[in-house]
Amino acid sequence: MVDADAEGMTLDRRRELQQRRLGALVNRLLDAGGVQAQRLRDCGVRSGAEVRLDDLPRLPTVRKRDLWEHYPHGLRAVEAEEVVCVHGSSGTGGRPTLVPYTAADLDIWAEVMARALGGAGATRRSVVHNAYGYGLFTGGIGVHHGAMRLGATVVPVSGGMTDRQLRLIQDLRPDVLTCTPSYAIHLGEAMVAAGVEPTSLKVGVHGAEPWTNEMRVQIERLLGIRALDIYGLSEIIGPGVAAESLDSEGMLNVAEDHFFVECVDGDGNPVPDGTPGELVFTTLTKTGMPLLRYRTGDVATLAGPVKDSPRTLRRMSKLLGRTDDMLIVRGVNVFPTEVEAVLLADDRVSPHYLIIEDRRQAARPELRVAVEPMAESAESTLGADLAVALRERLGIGCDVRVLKPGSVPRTETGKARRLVRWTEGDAPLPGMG
Ligand code: DLL
Repeated sequence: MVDADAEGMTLDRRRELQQRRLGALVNRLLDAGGVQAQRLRDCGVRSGAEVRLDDLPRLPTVRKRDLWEHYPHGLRAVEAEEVVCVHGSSGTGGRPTLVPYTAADLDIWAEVMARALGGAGATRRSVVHNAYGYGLFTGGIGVHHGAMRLGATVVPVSGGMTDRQLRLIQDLRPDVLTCTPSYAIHLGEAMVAAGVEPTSLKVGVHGAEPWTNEMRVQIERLLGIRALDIYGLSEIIGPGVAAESLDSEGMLNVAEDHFFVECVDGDGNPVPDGTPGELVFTTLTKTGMPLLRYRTGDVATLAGPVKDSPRTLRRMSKLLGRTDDMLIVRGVNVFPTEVEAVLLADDRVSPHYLIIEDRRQAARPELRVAVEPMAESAESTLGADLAVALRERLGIGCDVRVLKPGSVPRTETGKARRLVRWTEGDAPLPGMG
């Protein structure tokens, strides 16, 4: 553990710390004015001292819509001169989400990211090959802050230019790879194609886009590493809100001394541990854009710490999906991650696939799936076998097309796009009409 006190404190002490920080946060929000203060006042809250952690479920929430409506600076809670940088996500439909950070926020970010890397086995002797994109996106710079805080050597290679990445991996002998899971696959395939021998890499820290345990198996096999998950979102801080560690048994330790987590159902009511629900985060310590009860739209389950582990943080599962990417096909709810799990459980299937939600006929939506076979010689039964497996798992029929290797577009920078909606016009991918 990088910070044994923060990551390993007793549950009582942490609760007390969270309580104290929540009170200070509510005071900061009330002082800053604006939409969050107004909502708190509407709920009858006059001071942080009145608010207990147990009261959170009855307090107001904020959503992405609030950030858009108050774009660009509306939820900033400090004077402009306190802000030292801005990050965010480019968003869709020309509506980016921007997040102002104070110097204190960067300090928190570096700390939680250092813990995440430390949990993956990185030390100050590590070399971190950081292939997350640098820029407005929080992936590159977030990992960078954490690696520097840890005292490791960070190679800020960013995304793309895969040949150069392969050269740097051979020359600088990194032990830690940080990039999206889809880019890890791409790098691994490029290594195989270039005949590069197994490398110095030991562990990968992958996130920013959905991926399943089946994808994890593929990454581990291709790169000969242990592949761990890392979660975060710009609204809360960026990567490092939660991260899997070597000993967290497949779940992600939530940095809950800084980011208090709740899990709620569609009506906003708390769900018990182990039940899927939407994650709601409260930034207990942030100052630039503190958020009380931010509804992430991300669906996961929560759990307590691993029994008898020195780490006492609550854990979240890998993301199961998003409330807004749940496909409802003929009345059946399907998360794209379930489709991925079925596809990649078949070792004839390559990790490049595309799910197409065909809504050209609104009354009769279809799920179409484009896959590529691992080997050049496509087996004739593959498509039919996958259709059977998908029907068994999802309960609906899907149109599976096995395309030639290389047909599904690869993502060298940014997040992979694995789900498209088809409402009119040409097929989103040739061969899918
Ligand atoms: O993606 C922060 C990040 C960077 C996380 C690098 C991990 C590694 P945004 O661009 O604001 O921030 O996108 C946040 O991405 O709400 C999730 O829906 C999704 N996401 C992030 N991490 C994961 C993950 C960064 N490990 C949105 N698994 C979040 C699945 C993830 N989805």
